[in-house]
Amino acid sequence: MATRMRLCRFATNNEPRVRVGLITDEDTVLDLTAAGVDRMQSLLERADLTDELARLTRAGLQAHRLDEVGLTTPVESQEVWAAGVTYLRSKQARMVESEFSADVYDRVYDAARPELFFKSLPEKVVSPGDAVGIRRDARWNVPEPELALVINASGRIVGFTIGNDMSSRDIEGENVLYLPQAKIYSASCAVGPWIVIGSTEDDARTWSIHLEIRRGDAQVFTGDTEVSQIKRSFAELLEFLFRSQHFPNGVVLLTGAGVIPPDSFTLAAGDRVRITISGIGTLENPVAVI
Ligand code: DO4
Ligand code: MG
Repeated sequence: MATRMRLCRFATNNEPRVRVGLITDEDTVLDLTAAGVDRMQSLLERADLTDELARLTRAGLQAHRLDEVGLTTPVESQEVWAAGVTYLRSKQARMVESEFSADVYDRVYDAARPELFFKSLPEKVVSPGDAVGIRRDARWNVPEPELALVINASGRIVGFTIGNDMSSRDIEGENVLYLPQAKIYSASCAVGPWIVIGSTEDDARTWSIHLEIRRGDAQVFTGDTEVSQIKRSFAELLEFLFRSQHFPNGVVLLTGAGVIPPDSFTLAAGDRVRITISGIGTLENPVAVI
């Protein structure tokens, strides 16, 4: 695997303005402001991104300890989209929750065209440590732990991060036309904690995804999957995402959920959702009713 560099957005107690940071393997955050980088987007568009980041690590920039800064979501100005029913487990779970439209999920799993849906405006994305939401009119709510592809405006995957596609399973299951209400509401999408640069799809397909949900001191759910279980190639997902569609600010694509708690489980306010992807890190958020 290539050198693992991580880009983040951060603030400190002394300086609350959000800045772009480069996290080195020593868990030090280099502040890129003095190098003229005040937005991530200009970096993500560079063809020589990994070389440029390697150069910046040697540029004598101001350093902070990672555990002393506050991280903001690395989604700066990109729309967030999501792929669905990319894992067999997702297809099975949707077919159980939805007697009305079970065959819709069965058919899309095998169809040439993937399910792709708009998930969030960038300004609505929840940062690490902030609360993700469960709808007050939903009875059955779950997190969806997903590998997220960071794609630049040219349609190239430039990094990987973690996404939580919060979902209301009772609303989704009642009628497939309610999917936007089940998936798109305030605080329904968390992304972070940073973007891993320099890994390939082959690297990502060796990673595992772990979901843990805690309630007070108790662990109320834990489950795992492997990125290799995603049925479609990333190139296939991107090819459809960019058909008749452009993303001038780039786009973040969540690649679907392969860990789904049992049908008896629903989130409660105060729960903590921890999603760990082995090649990336951990995204943790408390849960609140919205
Ligand atoms: O079709 C419903 C949503 C699917 C989804 O979000 C997933 O599989 O992760
Ligand atoms: Mg999902």
